[in-house]
Amino acid sequence: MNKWQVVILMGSDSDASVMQATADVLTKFGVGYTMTVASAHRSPDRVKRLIDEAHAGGVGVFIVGAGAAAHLAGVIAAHSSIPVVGVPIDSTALKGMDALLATVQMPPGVPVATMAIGKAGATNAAVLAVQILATGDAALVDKLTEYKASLVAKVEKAAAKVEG
Ligand code: RP5
Repeated sequence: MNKWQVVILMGSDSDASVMQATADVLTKFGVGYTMTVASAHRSPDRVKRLIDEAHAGGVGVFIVGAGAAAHLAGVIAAHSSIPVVGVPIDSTALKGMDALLATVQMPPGVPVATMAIGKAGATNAAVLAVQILATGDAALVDKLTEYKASLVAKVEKAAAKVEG
């Protein structure tokens, strides 16, 4: 059994409040993760070391949040065949559009599964990671079914409230 199934990386500690949403969802699903900071531009050697450690540990998915000229997810995808899920962070005057385009516009052959900007994306990154891991884990499939049912119940409750 791997110690961590998911590695959450972010470009700066200023991204942490957004990426906490990823950690919270993984915790709900009982998926083990580690979360840390590494910058593609400011600490490239640290990024490479963390990728090597993830390979050695048999990690299943990288979830990577970064803002501005967000190259972190792409660099990890360049060094690894483990699926990379990218979360563009709204940390500049361009409100995350810079990070979205930098994360999503990968060249053919090196995909990054790019989520929405900000907390919605951080949440979905975790759900997608669980879906990827569930391809080999029937217990996670059951948890995803429960999760989807909880979304349905939430909408029913909201509809009843609005209908009065
Ligand atoms: C990116 O630059 C980080 O991911 C962060 O979103 C942004 C700003 O970083 P700080 O200057 O706050 O460390 O690399």
